[in-house]
Amino acid sequence: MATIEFYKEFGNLGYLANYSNHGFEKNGIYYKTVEHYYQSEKFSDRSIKDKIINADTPKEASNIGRDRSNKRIDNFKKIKKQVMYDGILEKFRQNRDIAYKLIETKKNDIAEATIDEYYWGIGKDKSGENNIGKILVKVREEIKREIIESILDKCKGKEIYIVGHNYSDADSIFSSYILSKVLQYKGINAYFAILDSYGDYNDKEKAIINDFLQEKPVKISENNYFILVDHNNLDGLDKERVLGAFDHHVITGEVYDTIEMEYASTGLLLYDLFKDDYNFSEFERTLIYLTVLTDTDYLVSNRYSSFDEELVTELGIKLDVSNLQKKYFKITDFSLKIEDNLKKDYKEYKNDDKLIKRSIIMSYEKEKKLYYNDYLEYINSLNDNVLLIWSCYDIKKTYIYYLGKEKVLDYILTSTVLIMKMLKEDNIL
Ligand SMILES: [Mn+2]
Repeated sequence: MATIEFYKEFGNLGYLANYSNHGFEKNGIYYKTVEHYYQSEKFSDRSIKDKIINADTPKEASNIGRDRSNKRIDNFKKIKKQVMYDGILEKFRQNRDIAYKLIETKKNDIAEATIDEYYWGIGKDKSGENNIGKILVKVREEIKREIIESILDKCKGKEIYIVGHNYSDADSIFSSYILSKVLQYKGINAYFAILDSYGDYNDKEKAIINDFLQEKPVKISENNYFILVDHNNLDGLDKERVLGAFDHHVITGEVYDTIEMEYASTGLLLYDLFKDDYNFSEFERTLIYLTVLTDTDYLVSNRYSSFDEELVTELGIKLDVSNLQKKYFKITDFSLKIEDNLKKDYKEYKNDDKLIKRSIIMSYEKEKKLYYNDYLEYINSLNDNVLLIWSCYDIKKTYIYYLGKEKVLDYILTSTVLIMKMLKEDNIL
């Protein structure tokens, strides 16, 4: 894993800094920043403490705290790391929005890249002790543990139904199964479930779900308690009844106790979260492997990172990926007329006030270029905003076409949301 280096309280990573504007309460006192807390803990003299706590800015708090004419408590040197940890932990405990962000750093190391700080930071030559970075990693693990514990606590004495997203795919269904087993092991009355209002399984992945799972999810309705997997939006469910979520998509914040990290699949995320306290059976590891396969278009999409690959290796499951892909992965039916394929697979997306019809061609062979070219001709003859995506698996390329402009990627990307974001950045959309 890489190291995330942050510098000062500005920008994307600014939330990691002690000067960041995230206050918290501790022992009945409100501290505007970690810096206010840390500096004030150096003293026992009430008036100096108050001066620091009331300082307008963290810089001001720091100036008072560093003033050597103020007498520090005797053992501060010995306890300063603990003081720092306590402050940073409270900051993230009491500001869930940045706790989510911290969790999203997965297992990366964190370092404060200040050039003149060798104790808390890494210093100019990066040889510093980096104690702040180490504390942030420790806090991240603690916060993660506390969120999971909070979910488990709320589950006690209730029947808990684990549900994936609407039109559940293999990741949703298998992750629901996996998590129900882990929770049962932890003494919770958990069920592998699907909401009856959620529609049927995803067509594309129905076969793999039916072939690999003997047990089917129980169908339930809204008046139960839930844990969400593979999504973290309430979708009309009562907030009070959704006790937690585990997901690998973007965080919505709709479910307070959510663990969200970018893994190849939710199944793989669950494996990594619980592998130290739950012994996954070979069957369960096989299901987890299958969630990775289906969510990464059989390991070719850019969603599959080297980080995921390491975990997948750890699963120790040997399956013939290309045969599974041939069997379960539905490519475009090229015997159909173009207009029928367009009708069949297009989905509507909103871009500002424009409606975009997205259509996807998926093929193994690059010879389908002819079909793609005909497709382009056809959509150009329409009076619609059609976004065409062709994912060509044998050469691992994605062709994207929108209103006369084409973009080619050297990898497979089928997420329309990500593609639209990309086109916006390129001013194509
Ligand atoms: Mn998924």
